[in-house]
Amino acid sequence: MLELVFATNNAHKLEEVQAMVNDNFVLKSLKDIGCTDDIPETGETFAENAKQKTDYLANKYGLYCFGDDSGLEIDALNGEPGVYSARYSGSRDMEKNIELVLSKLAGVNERTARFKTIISLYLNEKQHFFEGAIEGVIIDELRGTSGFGYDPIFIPNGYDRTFAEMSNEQKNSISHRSIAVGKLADFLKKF
Ligand code: ITT
Repeated sequence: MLELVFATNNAHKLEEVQAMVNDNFVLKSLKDIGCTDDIPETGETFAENAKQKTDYLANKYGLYCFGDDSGLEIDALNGEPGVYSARYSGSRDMEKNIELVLSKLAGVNERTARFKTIISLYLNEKQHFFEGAIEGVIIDELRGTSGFGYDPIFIPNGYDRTFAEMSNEQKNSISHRSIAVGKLADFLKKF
């Protein structure tokens, strides 16, 4: 069994990823290793932000680790909220962030969007990246209560329910994060 630190403070993400790599790896959170630092996320791309997380842990603790940066890209908003997904409205309050997205999209017919995840892995002094994306549309109301973030307003293509109306298992089987984590897990299996 291999111990890896997942550079996240988001308990939902840790749960989602732990479920996907379950038997092979023990994932530790930032809290588990006693890291309460506010790791900088100042990049202009998901990849830059993901790498900032693993660079930080590798430099400070010398640990093998991975970190992801994810977000929602809405075509009619030129890819926003993108790297600003967590704080689009200026706060981490998701009600406000969703409200801002819906107000910007009021009356807009083009509703296409995608969730994207980039994972940065630091292992054996080497840097690797894994990517996942899922295409869908933004609806004009909130539906469902499971998941987190923008899940209540995102319907993946080929489905008629939002991510927040799906069980965790169903979301995990198709999500951007699961695609990226699947690539990470495949890589680690060969390790
Ligand atoms: P960490 O940086 O601590 O990992 P975070 O919540 O900031 O946690 P990300 O940077 O990966 O997570 O994602 C930024 C935001 O993008 C996140 O807060 C959500 O609002 C949104 N997001 C990412 N993945 C999502 C998903 O699966 N469903 C809904 N929203 C998601």
